[in-house]
Amino acid sequence: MRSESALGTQPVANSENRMRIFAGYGLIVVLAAIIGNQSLHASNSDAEKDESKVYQMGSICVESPWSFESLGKKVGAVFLAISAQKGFSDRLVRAHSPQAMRVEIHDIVNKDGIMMMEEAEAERLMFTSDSPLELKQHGLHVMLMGLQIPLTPNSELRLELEFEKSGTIEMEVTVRELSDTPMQYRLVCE
Ligand SMILES: [Cu+2]
Repeated sequence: MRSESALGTQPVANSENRMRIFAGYGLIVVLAAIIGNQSLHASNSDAEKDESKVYQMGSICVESPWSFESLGKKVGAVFLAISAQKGFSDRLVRAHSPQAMRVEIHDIVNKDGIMMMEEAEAERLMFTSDSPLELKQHGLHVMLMGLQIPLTPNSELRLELEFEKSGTIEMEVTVRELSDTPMQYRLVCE
């Protein structure tokens, strides 16, 4: 399959719904370079940036979608937060980008002590006003595979999120430097 070969990793297909698990060396590379970034610290200029933005449609809000620069790789991960107005609930169904061949919503699971990525189960993607949905490092994320061009700081990445009730929201993902700190979210939708 194209996405695995692009990653240079081996799929571990021990169940049907776990089509895209990246194991071994490839997994470590992916997690270190894209999903998690703990060994790197904030740059001095980081505090001065205000990249927060909110995409609101009807009763839901998507807050500050962002990604790390992809350093020439064809894969990337997008993080963001989704909240709902009081009394409203919805579910993230799927994601799409015109700039990536394949986009999936992934979860990170612990399989026998090894952290792996797999497609997130539907109930993990539900949210309410009391229980917002946060896609963040070491957890749920939007996985971009087969990127047409590498993500570089200040480049533009178009992303669409499709929700069960609310329909599709288009947004622009902010690409951050590897040395930047994760975005902070308010997690409220007014
Ligand atoms: Cu992933």
